[in-house]
Parts: sequence; structure tokens; C-alpha cells
Amino acid sequence: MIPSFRWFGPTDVVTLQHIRQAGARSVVTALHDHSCGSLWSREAIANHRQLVENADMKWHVVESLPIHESIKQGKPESERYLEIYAESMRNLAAEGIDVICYNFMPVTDWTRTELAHPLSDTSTVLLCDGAGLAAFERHVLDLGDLETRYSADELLAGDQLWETLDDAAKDRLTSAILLGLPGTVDNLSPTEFKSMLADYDGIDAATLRSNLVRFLEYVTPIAEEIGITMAIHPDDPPRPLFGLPRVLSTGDDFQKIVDAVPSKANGLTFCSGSFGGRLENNPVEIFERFAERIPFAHFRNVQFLNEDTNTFCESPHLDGRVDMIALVEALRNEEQRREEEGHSCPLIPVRPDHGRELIDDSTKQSYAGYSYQGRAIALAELLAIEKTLNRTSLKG
Ligand code: CS2
Ligand code: MN
Repeated sequence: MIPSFRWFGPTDVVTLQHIRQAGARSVVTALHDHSCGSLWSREAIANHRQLVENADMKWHVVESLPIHESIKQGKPESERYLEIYAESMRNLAAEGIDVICYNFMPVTDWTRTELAHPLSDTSTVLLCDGAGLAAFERHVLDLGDLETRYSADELLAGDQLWETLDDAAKDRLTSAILLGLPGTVDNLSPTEFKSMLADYDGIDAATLRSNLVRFLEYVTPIAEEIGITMAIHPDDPPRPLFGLPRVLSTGDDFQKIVDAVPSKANGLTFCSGSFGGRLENNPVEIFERFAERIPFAHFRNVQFLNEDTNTFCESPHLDGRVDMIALVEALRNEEQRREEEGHSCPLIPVRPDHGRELIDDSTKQSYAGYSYQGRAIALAELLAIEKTLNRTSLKG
């Protein structure tokens, strides 16, 4: 594993020095001050890279070079945004980037209903509550088609939850869901959000998938030529929300994308926490199934609360439904395979994706899910598993 850590740039309260101290050798970052759809110049990329290298680390993976909504929606103006995307890709490759992580979730990135859910040890984590989402869709957005997407029981659970909330709790739920993309602090208003949903009227999963295929058919030949792998991040949570289509919630979903665009540059950002949020997904099996197509991974753990598998919270990396030891083992097996195949860089960058908030994390203004101490502990745990496996295999 190449131990990696996400950094949101010079405004991040988590500094590069902190990241280096946590044991990271590779920084996963992006030009977060550039709006979606703008060109990343070679000079801006080089300056950012220099910051990382001055702190004695490397920049291998961009997370993310975001996809403009017009591309996801297949609109005519997407032509221009595809050209800009390709130029940014070329500039990134010229500055030594190997992997571009992106997602194809309409409107939102990850969605949670609570940003500080306390675990029994008093640390806090992100929570995604099925009833909270149903309540938000009915009582905040007032969407009309709920009966077609939720069962009567789910809607009832949402109504019952809503009745127990005071105004402050309703506001907290609303702003947790409407939190902007990771690395931003701006919340959308419910009205803005609703109008973004309306842009997807008439776009179902098949259409969204064909827009993704069109994007990949455009970018993967360029990626192959310049030596970059495109690595799509799965849906989080891995099921449709707000009536929007989703196309990457399961292993079979990724298989369809690979079948449509078999290029080697069509890769997966494996995310154990995202896949793990769906009962029938076994994250270790998904890793093994697509190991050859994984240039970058997010390791994170989750657990379902109660019987309701639409409700999960994040959990300590070693404690949840993802078998973290088996996952690191699967990673090592793939790295070994790459080494035997003569791959020039057989090791895979892995970062702890989100972490608990603990110690004095909550006093710092870090981005939701990205406080320092919880992630530093998680990285140490992952490295310890790897070291232990290395020693065991030497003895064996
Ligand atoms: C990340 C995603 O914070 C997170 O959960 O894993 O936001 C990820 O960066 C994007 O989906 C990739 O485009
Ligand atoms: Mn992730």
C-alpha cells in the first residue's frame, strides 16, 4: 500500500506536516479553489504539486476532477466541458499525476443525515438515516412521487421521526443533507436543491449510464495516450435518493460500465465504506472481483443500525461490517500479482476515507468526515495490519 491521506489544499486546517506525521507518503488532493468545469492550468497544478513535494510527499492521485452536470445530463453544452476536461487531464499527466478519481452521482456527492453521531466511546461519526431521508424528502422538499420510491412503513418512520424533532434538529438534519460537496462549506438551499433535481426529470438510470459511457468513450483514449487511469467512485449511499438515478452502487453496476468501455484506463476507486452501505454488497468480494481495475482505494468501515439496512453509520476502521484484515490481504495479493507481472509501480495508494472525530478534533474547523485524529489512527491501523501480514507471510 502507498499510505495516502486526503488534503483539501492550503485552507485545510489539517496541514501537510500533520499528514506526513501520520505516516502518509502520498497526498490525495485537487485544486479545490477551481469551480467545477473550469480548466486546471499546468501552472496551477505544478504549484500545488510543489507544495506537496516540499512536505516530502508525492501527488499521485487527483480526487476529484469533477464532472460538469451538463455531461451527466448529456446536454449540448457538454461538448465544451468535455474539451476542458481533456485539457485538464493532459496538464495533470504532464505534472506526473497517474490517477484521476471522479464520480457520476447526479447533483450530490455523498449524503448523510447527521454529521456528529456519537458512538458509545463518545467519538462521533457520520450517519445516514433512512427515516431522516424520507422525512427530508416529504417535509422539507415536499416531493410528489414518494409513494413510488418508499414503502408505506418507510414513509411512516420518516413522519414519526419528523414529529419528534424540534426546529433546531430539523435545521440540523436539513443542513447535513444539503451540505455542499466535500471540500466546500456552502450549503445549498432547499429551493436551489429542488431546481437541481428538476434538471434530471426524464433522465433514468439507463440514460445516466449512457451519458457515463459517452464520457468514458471520450476520455479513455486520451487517458491511455497520456498514461492516466480514470477511477470512478461508487455511489454513497449505494442506492437511489431524491428520485435521482444512480449507476454505480454494486459490483454488477461496475461490470456493466466495464463491458461498455473495456479500456484499461477505465478504473474503479474502490471504496469499502460506500459499497459497504448496502446489505448485499460484500466489499472484499467486490475488491477481489475487480482488483486489476483498481488504481486507488478508500478504506473505511460502516455498520447498520437496527434492522433497517437503509440506516448505517460509519465506524472505527477495525470494527464494522467490512472485514478490514481480509481487505488489506486482498490488496496485498493484488500488489503481489502486479509485481510478478512486472508492473512499474505495483503498490496501490490507499487512504482512510473519513474518520471518527475524537480528542479535540471537534474544536477545529475541518471538513465533515475529514478531521485529523480519527483518520491518523485509521491510517496507523491499516499500516499495522499490513506489517503484520508481511511478517506472517515471511514466517509462513
Ligand atoms: C469521498 C467522496 O468524502 C467522500 O466520501 O469518498 O466524496 C469522493 O471524493 C468523491 O465521490 C469522488 O469524486
Ligand atoms: Mn470513498
